[in-house]
Amino acid sequence: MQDYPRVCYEIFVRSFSDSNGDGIGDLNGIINQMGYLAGLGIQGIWITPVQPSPSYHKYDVTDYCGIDPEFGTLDDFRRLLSVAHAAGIRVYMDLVIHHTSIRHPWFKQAAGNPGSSYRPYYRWMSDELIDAMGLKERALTEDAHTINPWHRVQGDRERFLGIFSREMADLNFDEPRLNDEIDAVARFWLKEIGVDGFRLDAARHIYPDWEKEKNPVFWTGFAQRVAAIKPDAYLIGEVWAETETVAPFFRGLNANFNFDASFKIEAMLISERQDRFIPWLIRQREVFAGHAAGFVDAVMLSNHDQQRIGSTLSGNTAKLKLAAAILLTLPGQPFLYYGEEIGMLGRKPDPAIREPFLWGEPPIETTWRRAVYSKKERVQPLSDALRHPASLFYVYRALIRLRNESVAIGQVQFNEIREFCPERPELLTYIRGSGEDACLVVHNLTARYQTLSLTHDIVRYGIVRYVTHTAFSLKAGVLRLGKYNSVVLTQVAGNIGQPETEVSPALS
Ligand SMILES: [Ca+2]
Repeated sequence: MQDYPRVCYEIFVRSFSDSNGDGIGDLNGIINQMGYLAGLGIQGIWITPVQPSPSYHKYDVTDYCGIDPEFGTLDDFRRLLSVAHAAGIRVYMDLVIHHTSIRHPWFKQAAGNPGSSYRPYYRWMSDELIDAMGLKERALTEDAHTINPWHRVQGDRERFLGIFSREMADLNFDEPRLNDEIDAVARFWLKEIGVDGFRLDAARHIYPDWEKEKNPVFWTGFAQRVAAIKPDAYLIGEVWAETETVAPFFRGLNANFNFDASFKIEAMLISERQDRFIPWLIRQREVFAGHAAGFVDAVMLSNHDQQRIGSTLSGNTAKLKLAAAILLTLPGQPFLYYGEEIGMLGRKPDPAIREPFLWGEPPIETTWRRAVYSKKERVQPLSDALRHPASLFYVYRALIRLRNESVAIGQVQFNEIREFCPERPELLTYIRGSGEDACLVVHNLTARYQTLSLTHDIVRYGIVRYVTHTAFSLKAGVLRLGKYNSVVLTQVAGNIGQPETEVSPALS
């Protein structure tokens, strides 16, 4: 079994940490916070694109083998890798190969020039053919909102495809030379520079909607070529789609983000009912396992394309602690979105879900954008959170520590989960792992006290491994759990009667 990071963290580079006082987050800023991340227990980071790009988010690359000067240099990036590795943190970089910026040299040479050798790198079509194939409009997907994806270049008889925007031209992977170029890019970052893997942007869209069955096949081939370059390279797909569409991507990719689960978790937190979430999760995992036994389920509460969980839960800290406890005790590999650990807020449009991390220390805080949601009047900055033992930050830290230490909770692959007491919609209850290591996890999804009798199969679970807050007791086999509280119990060894446990918040 591979030794994968147990908890990962997504860094939106521009907003994370500034090192040189220009107000823009940068690579040296990330290096400066490596101690913070290691202290939080993070073992892997996904950094959003750092290659040269005209946009603030840099998801439209103009040079695949460079670093945008706003963020630093290749030497800074090399240093970031060595500092991260010394801290036990693996680095996954965003690889955006579905499209380039229209300012990429390839596109500049291809546009308006049907004879260019770069013409086949992109998808061009005449109006007549677009009409004949019925491709003028596309069905919207969760991640791409352009109805008319065919864009005109002045002086060109054909239009180019760009499903995300006119600024982003979709690449054509039917062109063998483009595949060679991208393989060289992967080799450069993995072999020459030394990144540990890639987060693959828009992985479901490499081939267009009318050839979508080619996408998982493409990634299987890509993964084989990457394995030849670096056998332990890690590949995580962004396949923003329903379970059945995601599953075949596991044939090539180590991991895929679980969008469906994130929506289910949100719905459960809002409705305060579990709605048979665990059986649904188990069925979903069976679908994944049908394609790759060793799949890694990358679970999250939100990411840089989604409303922040803080805003979804109206900034309710007690509920945000519950969200953290659910995420970090489920199977798979949790990804935190930067700032979730301090309860940052944010609703669309996109820049407002990517606001400056609130360090509470002006020199390192980014200022490229004035916060609308995550202001210090509404969100406790990290510097304050560190002084308050009951803060959301310490709940995250305790849960990540639990995940890093517990065999049952922390398994990234092949992990077990069993539902318990399905008849109680207000409690989310499950057993993780098996044998002596097994843990019983109970979440109170409601604002009212809930009790649960630990009888029969769960009578032995008498040792508190984690509890979010002190509104909790376990006496004479009866568990009482206060508002939005979560508890993780392990088993008492030997022949026991009814276990008794004193109240003890595990927030060290
Ligand atoms: Ca900077």
